[in-house]
Amino acid sequence: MERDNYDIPELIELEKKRQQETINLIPSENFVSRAVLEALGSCLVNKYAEGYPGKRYYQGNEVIDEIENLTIERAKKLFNTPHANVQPYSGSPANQAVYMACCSLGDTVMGMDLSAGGHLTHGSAVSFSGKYYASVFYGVAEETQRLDYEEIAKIAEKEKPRLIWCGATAYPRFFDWSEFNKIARSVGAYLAADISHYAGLVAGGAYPSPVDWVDIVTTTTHKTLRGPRGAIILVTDQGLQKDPDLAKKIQKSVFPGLQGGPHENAIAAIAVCLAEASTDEFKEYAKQVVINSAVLAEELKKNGFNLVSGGTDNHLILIDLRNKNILGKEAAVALEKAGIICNANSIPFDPNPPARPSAIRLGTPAVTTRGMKEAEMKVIAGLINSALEKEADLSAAKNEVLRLISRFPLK
Ligand code: DSN
Repeated sequence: MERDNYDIPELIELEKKRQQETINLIPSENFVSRAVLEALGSCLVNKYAEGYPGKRYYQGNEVIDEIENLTIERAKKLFNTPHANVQPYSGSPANQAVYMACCSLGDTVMGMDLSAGGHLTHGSAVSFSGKYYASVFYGVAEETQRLDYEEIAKIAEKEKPRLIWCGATAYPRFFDWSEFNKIARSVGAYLAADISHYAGLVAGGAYPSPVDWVDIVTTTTHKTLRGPRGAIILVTDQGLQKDPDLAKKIQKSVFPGLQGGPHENAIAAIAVCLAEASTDEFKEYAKQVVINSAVLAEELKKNGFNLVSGGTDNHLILIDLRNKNILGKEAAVALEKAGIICNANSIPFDPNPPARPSAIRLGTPAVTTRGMKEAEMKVIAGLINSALEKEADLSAAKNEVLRLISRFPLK
């Protein structure tokens, strides 16, 4: 059959095969359970439920209200916060709602620079966050490639932001939430932690929780949390002390401020993933993600790779490829040919432009879900090394990848 004639079911099968037969090292991706998939593909997709439980703009929402209330309760319990909104369609809309709740257009906001590992929605000039707000940035120290809290405090003191973001998409170290708390309190700013990358690790006790230190927590639900595409906004006790109306403002910003009908099939799937993330088995998973990342990092170093900040505290590793004379994109393409999937990424103070960055970003959440442990991380480091050698035999590497991955089938 010509590929052009394939319809969606065949294409889904092809994508399933691709996922089955590759080693996925993209740190923001994962594999969900069958139960999550079933909730996502359920009849809940048929229902409109604009509004919130108990106050909908459509009839027929008795069951939907129970589903959304259950999801809210599970989110509050898992992360230990007094308030949760589970309606944001994904991470960017969730963060947008935080701006809408805390700021007026044009206010000064502060976040981690994209080039240092921050997210587009933390103030980048190309996103709404940099277009509608006056964004200022902190980065990492050039020498250590780690956050320099004294420097961040100085920037905050000078710029007096209304809102400070902590959290990142490409920072391999811990965030010291308590340091951010001191900085935000000293300038009277709202403090929001975007834990999209760490939520599963936080839930599983493998990464410190920001809940006691920040006013708002946002997270996507599809990364380490291993749920469907979606997001949650949590308001903490501290947030309610700072601003007793904060939860109400978040509610109004999500609906009717930014969104219409919530995706209740995704919300139900979030409820399923939150229940899964409350188990002892998930705690083991979260711990193993971090162990695997540490082992992969050490093995890569043994193979002569330079890692940003010298290693990792979490699920994510950035390889600075400059000593290997290969650009990030070239490396990611070569690895894909060998069956290893990752993405090109900038490094802090990257001498190359964002379109031709110097690094690749790797992570262990997805391979850990497949059941891989320390021994496999050592093999993967070796495979990465051989695939990035000059004139590497990428089809031989792909056979090795297939041999390894076939021992860890997707359920
Ligand atoms: N696209 C996500 C990531 O890969 O980190 C962030 O939104």
